[in-house]
Amino acid sequence: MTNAVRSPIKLFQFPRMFAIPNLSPFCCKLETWLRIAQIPYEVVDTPDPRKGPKGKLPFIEDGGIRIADSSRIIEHLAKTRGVNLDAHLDAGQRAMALLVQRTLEEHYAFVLAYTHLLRDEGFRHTRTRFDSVPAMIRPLVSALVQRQIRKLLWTQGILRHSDEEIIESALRDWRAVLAMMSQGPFFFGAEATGVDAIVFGTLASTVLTPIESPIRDFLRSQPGCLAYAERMRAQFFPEFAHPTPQESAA
Ligand SMILES: N[C@@H](CCC(=O)N[C@@H](CS)C(=O)NCC(=O)O)C(=O)O
Repeated sequence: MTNAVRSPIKLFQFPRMFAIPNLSPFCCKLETWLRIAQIPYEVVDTPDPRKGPKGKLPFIEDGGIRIADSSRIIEHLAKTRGVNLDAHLDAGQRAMALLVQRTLEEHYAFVLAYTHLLRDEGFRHTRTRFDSVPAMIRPLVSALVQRQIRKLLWTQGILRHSDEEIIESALRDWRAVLAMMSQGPFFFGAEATGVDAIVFGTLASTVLTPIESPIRDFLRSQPGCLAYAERMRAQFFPEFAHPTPQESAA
């Protein structure tokens, strides 16, 4: 079947915040991959991750079947739609892409949860995601969610470090990732590949939102880094490229 006769994929993800595709690095990654691959989809705003087959977002519904996990979804779509964004990469570049993915998704994503959902500078902005919860129980729900995140990050390990140590570990992640990045326009040069979706997935919520942190300051000071994020947004999400002051802060 071609894309023309398939019904569009349903993409279940957190409601958007700020002038980026999604604050969640995994939701942002998947939607970016879909845009690079030019696969049509419909967004279904889903504030509650427990609705998904694995209790996390994003997930998709494709031909009545629900699939969870951004990487598994990408594998499924690559196979069923015959798309391979990484076809021209050599073995070394594919290995590099996997190491970047592991650095950003298995370490930096936890730091993002810390800076955006626990740290005051982040929570001040992200608490608005509870605005749809009835006012009576809003403080309770928001405290409960924060407690769950604290528990997750304690078990994972990063919360056993000081703020300074957590930030330093994230700067190390980014120094390594930026050292591998080409001069552009994309991670491996002329064409956008799967790793661009992953890098933009985490970079967008770090540098294109008003959430302040030393990581944001560091990345915005690195030559080409902010320009890369803005270029990815302008090319694949032109609807967010010129945010109004309200959208930038929302
Ligand atoms: N490996 C998964 C990770 C997805 C994930 O961790 N999603 C987070 C949001 S960034 C989530 O749904 N968290 C809710 C929870 O764990 O309750 C993927 O690639 O999709």
